[in-house]
Amino acid sequence: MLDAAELSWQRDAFRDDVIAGLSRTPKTLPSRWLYDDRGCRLFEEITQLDEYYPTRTETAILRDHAAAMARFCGAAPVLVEYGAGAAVKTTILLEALRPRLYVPVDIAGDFLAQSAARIARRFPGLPIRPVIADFTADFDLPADLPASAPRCGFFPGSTIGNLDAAETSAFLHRMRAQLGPGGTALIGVDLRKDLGTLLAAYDDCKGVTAAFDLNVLTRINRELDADFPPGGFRHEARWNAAESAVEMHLVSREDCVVTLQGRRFAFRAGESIHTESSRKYDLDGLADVAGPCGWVVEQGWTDSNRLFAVAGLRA
Ligand code: AVI
Repeated sequence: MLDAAELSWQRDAFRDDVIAGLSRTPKTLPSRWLYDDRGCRLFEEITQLDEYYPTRTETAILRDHAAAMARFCGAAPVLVEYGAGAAVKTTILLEALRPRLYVPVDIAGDFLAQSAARIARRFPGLPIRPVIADFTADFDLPADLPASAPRCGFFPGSTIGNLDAAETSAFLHRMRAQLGPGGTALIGVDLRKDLGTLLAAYDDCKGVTAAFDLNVLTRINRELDADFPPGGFRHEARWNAAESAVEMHLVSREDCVVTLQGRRFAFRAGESIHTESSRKYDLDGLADVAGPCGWVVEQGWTDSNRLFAVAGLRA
């Protein structure tokens, strides 16, 4: 459970982000606000959808190549996971890597404690040092990590695709500083592919992704006392070629005015709020971004259809 101070800080940050985003042209909202309790449940549902290939494909890549990844990372490393994962992917890697220490990092303290406890049950004897932190901002790893062990960063799920260019560069720089010379990183990236496959993954026929996207308006109404009209917006997935990203948008069905804490926001019919970008990479593109941050992309493990890749980076 969040304590009162954390709750009030989150509420203020949410309000400030929503007001700033809706005041901009074009209108936008940071994607992190998609993940309230219902949003997290809907995202879990998305990962099981036929159209949403990334989760199952990355899991299969990890299963198929875990031994090679372990050789890449070196013997008994310290494994730092950025965004503590659901048990399955982490478990596959921990089984192969047999790390000396596991450091899961996540902003959600409750979730982190639960997943650390699950991993501790599954791997008795593995030292675990959870760090509650937002991995998109500056934070420190524990100061007393074993100095002699190689360090490996794990950033699965193609979460890197949800970061903008500045956030990606800041994240890669920070990870390079934290893992040090000789450090390695395993990063899950969703690969560029035909638009039909890409857009279907973000606009499934059951409407789960639409519900996930639209849920942010329900959240704004509930938590910020706003009056987005129920049914007044629809979900749309768009390809932005210049950014190499699938974007999620909430499109106003007609002209309307939304009030939120005494402010009025006008929408024209067809005007959208951009709620998420999910950047798609190829390994050369990743190398171009990672190089100036001190990383060399040495490996790319993919599935036979080349839908997804786990890239192996070395400092
Ligand atoms: C969390 N992230 C990697 C997902 C993605 O594919 O960009 C979020 C998501 N949004 C809609 N579907 C999935």
